[in-house]
Amino acid sequence: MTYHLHYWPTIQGRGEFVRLALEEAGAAYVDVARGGKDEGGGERALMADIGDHDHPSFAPPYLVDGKLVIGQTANILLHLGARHGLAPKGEAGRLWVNQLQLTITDLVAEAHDVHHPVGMGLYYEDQKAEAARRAEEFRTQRMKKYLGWYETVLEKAQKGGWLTGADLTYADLSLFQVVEGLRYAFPHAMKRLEPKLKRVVAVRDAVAERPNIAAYLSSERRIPFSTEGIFRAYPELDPA
Ligand SMILES: N[C@@H](CCC(=O)N[C@@H](CS)C(=O)NCC(=O)O)C(=O)O
Repeated sequence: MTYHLHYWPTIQGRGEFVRLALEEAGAAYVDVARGGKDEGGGERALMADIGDHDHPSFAPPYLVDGKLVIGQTANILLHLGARHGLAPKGEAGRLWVNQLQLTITDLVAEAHDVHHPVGMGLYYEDQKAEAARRAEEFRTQRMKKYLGWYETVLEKAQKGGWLTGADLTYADLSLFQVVEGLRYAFPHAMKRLEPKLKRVVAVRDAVAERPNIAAYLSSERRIPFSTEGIFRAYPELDPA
């Protein structure tokens, strides 16, 4: 069965958390909006098609798996985790990994709101003063609180080095993406924080070394970070 991932074609964004899980699993998938227009590709088709389902998604990403149409990044990962051994089988473990992922959802929303603190529909240039205030709090308090929490989770998990201990889950892949995104957007803040995040950085490094992920990262399928995505590098928001 080939999955169909529907997401914006030119950014990593939230779709990247799904792409990483699909790539790690070696799953067959089509990144639909990145295909040609004759195959339903392009941004226009993405938004035109999103409501064409009994369970329409509010916003991309969404994943089509046969008759299933699944929206919300964490929900898609819940599905893929169970299908591809990227989550524990038992209920307590599945809920825990979902919790780890939902906390990444919160972090991602806050990272986005740094450059759009007033409104999604406004340009960054129209909310720069508010963004500077928001960025200061995000850099000095929120990044530390979120990443410090994952560090504590890793410390408690002990053996194995992954968030749940011995086995890699989709939440580890997502933590990799968060570290990469924050390094891109807030390199100075991350340099200050990383000495206290040894376990988080070790997860980032271990994910990057996984054969399927390493192949993906060096392929053209991996879209570069940019100031169009969720993690944006605006030097004025990350002073040295
Ligand atoms: N909570 C959702 C958020 C989805 C979301 O905000 N998608 C963005 C792109 S990353 C979007 O296209 N939003 C359009 C909108 O909210 O109108 C998730 O985690 O998947």
